[in-house]
Amino acid sequence: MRARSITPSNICSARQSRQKLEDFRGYKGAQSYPSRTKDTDDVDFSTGSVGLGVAQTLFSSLVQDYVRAHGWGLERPEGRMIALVGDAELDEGNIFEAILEGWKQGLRNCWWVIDYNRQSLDAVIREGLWARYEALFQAFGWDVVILKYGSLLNEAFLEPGGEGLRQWIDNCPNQLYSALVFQGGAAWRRRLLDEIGDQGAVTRLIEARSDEELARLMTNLAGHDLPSLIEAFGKIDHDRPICFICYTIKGFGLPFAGHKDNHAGLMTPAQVESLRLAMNVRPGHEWDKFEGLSIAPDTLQAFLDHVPFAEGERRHRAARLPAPAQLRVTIQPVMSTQAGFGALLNELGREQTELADRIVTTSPDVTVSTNLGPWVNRRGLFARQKLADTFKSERIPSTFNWDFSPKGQHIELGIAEMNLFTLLSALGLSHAINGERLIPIGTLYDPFIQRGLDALNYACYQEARFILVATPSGLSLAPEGGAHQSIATPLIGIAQDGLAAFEPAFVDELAAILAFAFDYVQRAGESESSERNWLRDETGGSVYLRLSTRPIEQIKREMTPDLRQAIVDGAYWLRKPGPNCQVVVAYTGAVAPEAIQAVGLMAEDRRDVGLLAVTSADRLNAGWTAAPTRARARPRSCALAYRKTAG
Ligand SMILES: Cc1ncc(C[n+]2csc(CCOP(=O)(O)OP(=O)(O)O)c2C)c(N)n1
Ligand SMILES: [Mg+2]
Repeated sequence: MRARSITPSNICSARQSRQKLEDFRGYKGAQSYPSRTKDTDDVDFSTGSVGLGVAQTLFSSLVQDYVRAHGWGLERPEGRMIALVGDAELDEGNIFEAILEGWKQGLRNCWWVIDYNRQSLDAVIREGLWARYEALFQAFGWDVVILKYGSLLNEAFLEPGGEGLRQWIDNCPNQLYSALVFQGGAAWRRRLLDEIGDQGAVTRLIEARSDEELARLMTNLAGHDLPSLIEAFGKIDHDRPICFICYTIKGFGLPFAGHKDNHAGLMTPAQVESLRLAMNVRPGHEWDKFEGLSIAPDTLQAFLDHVPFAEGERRHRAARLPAPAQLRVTIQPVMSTQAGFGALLNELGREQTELADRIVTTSPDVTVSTNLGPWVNRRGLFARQKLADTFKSERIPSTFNWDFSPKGQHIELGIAEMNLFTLLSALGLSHAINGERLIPIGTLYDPFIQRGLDALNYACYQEARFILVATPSGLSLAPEGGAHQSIATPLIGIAQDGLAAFEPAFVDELAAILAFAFDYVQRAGESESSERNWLRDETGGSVYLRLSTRPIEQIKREMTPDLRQAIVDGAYWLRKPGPNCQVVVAYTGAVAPEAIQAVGLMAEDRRDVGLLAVTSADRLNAGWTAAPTRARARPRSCALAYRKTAG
């Protein structure tokens, strides 16, 4: 759903306070872009970075289909995901990636209502853009409905001379139309009389109106005309995706309407004063709920109390699924974390548990190469319609069973990583949107996180919960060449809020982290606040695992509760330093053998060398940085003790 217009329309919602509106765009005030985490009035999806909220509605429709196809949430009516989209917003590439994916997945129950004001931030858009959109959306199976004229204009077209006026509007360039909107009634009159005045019917049609009436007529586009919109929306009797192209005017009703520089336009005090007068708002009553309206407040309130938005809690809840303390996996003597991930999911796929049934995996065309194959073989691919694997029916040997069905638990995506993250965002909000919890696991090659970074940030910003398995990463990708090197991603893991990043070296560490992740992604701040917990441990979040294809010798050891805790906290001593320690080697991930070897070499001539295994630089850093804050808030000894253990 789109940006700024939603906030004002929520003014009447009981969940929006006057204080927040007065603090609009300020600290703790209503957000300039609606936010499902920061605003109280409740939007389903945040917006902000343009293009993302739009695509989110598409993927959310797919998630609704997934949930219902699995037999969940059928007691609720099927919903429709609707986005209000800016016409310039459609320039964002992620939207086109989403449309293509939507077509592949049989998208339905999704409406995009385009605010076709023909203006972006800087300029007036290209002529005839609507025709490109129409062709584009139709090509991907969408219906397109064009809403151009409001009821006043439609009536005027029926008058003698009306057809001439319609043709003039249809041929009028966007820039000129915008300029005339800005200039107002007298300018419309001059221009129209100059260009189509005929001393006959057309002239009479124009002259029969005052300047003000003429301006109202010429700006009566369908997007501003409620009866036209209601009629168009009411006519839809199917679930095909629809793109409504609604003609509008940017800044409608304001003194800078139509002006190409109006994006961040602010009115002068004199202009605000005339707007106040025009809207019948009494001085000092600017914030009154129904100020200036002619309908009785009781009638309006009674209406508002019964709009769906006001009826009760809109945000659904879903119970937490029991997450096992320990996961089963057979660890080979030499193994990579990626192979370990495949083995762990294979075991989960074998189990008949609620958790396993709620896991949904997805991957942008790297399912097999990220070791999801065995899981998919067990749980199948998702599609609303069954589709058999022809290779299997033709008895051609293949390691992978590629059968699609409504019960499948893997959603196979095309390569676009933006789509992966937007889908994870939609899957990871299913508990709130559909009231049905899913545990999404997305896999991709680690360097390509950067390709979808804005969508990943967006997903975290709106508190979607998912597990991201990025593999291969780092050194083990070197044979693929420079473009595949994932150099900056550890910093992304540390920097991204709402995402706990891990880089285990050994498969037993990975098993402990994954078990923790199944619980962590379901937390919502209800656990006891304790000195051991960093803030994020109480609220939970998403999880990012940076894995590797490098097989390394595994350590045979017992997974004690302390070790498990230290792994999850971010680090543990593989070799504890003594009191005279001169050197500590700290490593993370698949370079463990080199670190172990280096410590062995150093130990030949130094007695006291420590080896710190860092399983999560992100959480280690978070704990370390949180320590001073906690020290201020809580008894001094605890925080200091923590600092010492952390490293
Ligand atoms: C990814 C991204 N790039 C740029 C911006 C800055 N920006 C905000 S609104 C906007 C123009 C939007 O035009 P349109 O979608 O037509 O909406 P309108 O202002 O016409 O209502 C731009 C470039 C942004 N928010 N996100
Ligand atoms: Mg626009």
